[in-house]
Amino acid sequence: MNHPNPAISLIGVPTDVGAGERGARLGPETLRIAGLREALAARGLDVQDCGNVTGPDNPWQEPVDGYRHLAEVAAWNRAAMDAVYAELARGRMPIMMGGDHCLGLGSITAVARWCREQGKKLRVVWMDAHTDFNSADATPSGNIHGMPVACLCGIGPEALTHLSGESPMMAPSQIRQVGIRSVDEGEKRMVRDHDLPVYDMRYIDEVGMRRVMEEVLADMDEDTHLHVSFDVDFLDPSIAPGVPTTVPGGPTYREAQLAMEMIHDCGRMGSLDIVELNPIFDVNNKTALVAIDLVESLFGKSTLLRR
Ligand code: 6HN
Ligand code: MN
Ligand code: MN
Ligand code: MN
Repeated sequence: MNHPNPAISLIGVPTDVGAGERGARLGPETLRIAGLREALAARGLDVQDCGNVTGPDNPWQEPVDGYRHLAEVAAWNRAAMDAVYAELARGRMPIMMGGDHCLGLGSITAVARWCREQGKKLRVVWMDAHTDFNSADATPSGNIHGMPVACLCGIGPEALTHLSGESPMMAPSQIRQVGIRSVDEGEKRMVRDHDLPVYDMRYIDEVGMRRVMEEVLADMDEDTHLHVSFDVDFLDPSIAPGVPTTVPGGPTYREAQLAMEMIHDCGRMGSLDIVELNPIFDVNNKTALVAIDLVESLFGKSTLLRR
């Protein structure tokens, strides 16, 4: 979908079963109150709020065999997958409002299936402080929001790797991770062994966000569908405290804006996740407001009129 004015569907997925703290279940309502729909509509876009999908309560239990809440995570991801797929099939661009980042699995499973059916190439830009590439052996927490990228690549429990029946949904070479600054010890080995393309904060410091995004967005043609998975903890905690897993040393406001503006300018974005927003950790909703500000840039808001 490379439409300059896509019709957008907002999909709320109010759960925190994949996280180590509760509160991301309030993310969709927080984004609504902060005005996400209105901000996009003000850009002249057709925006429909599909409401929330439903799923099981957070049982708030300890991990079992390396996974916390596996059955509940699978149920929420099936619901997210079905809702995202339905909006793609209607010819609309889904924006999934999480929820914790375990939901990237359901969202991207739907997008990958859609791409296969349409003969499109999938590219994923994963904006995050974390690689989310853990396995049951590598995870220090059992929290499945630290595992969705591995599951998409076919590494993980069958209940998650085979959400749509097929697996793997993508290869590591189809993803580009930006903003990374926290990778667990066992996870580092996984990232290296699978050659996961990671643009970490050290590389951003060394070459600058402009060159990083040029590399991240290279080699896409008109048959490429770009999915952006925006974990709000990508941002430096000084501008985005409203997440449970803040990591110091993230992109500044301007670095994040430039990344979003360059994604818009590439013209390939066909789907988006906004995840990990947790208003319990926020200050006066400022994280929701900065997230919306950045999403507006993803949809073409810029300081000046550009040709
Ligand atoms: N997220 N690597 C840590 C873990 O518990 O696996 C943190 C994961 C955070 C996940 O923010 O989406
Ligand atoms: Mn994440
Ligand atoms: Mn993260
Ligand atoms: Mn987080």
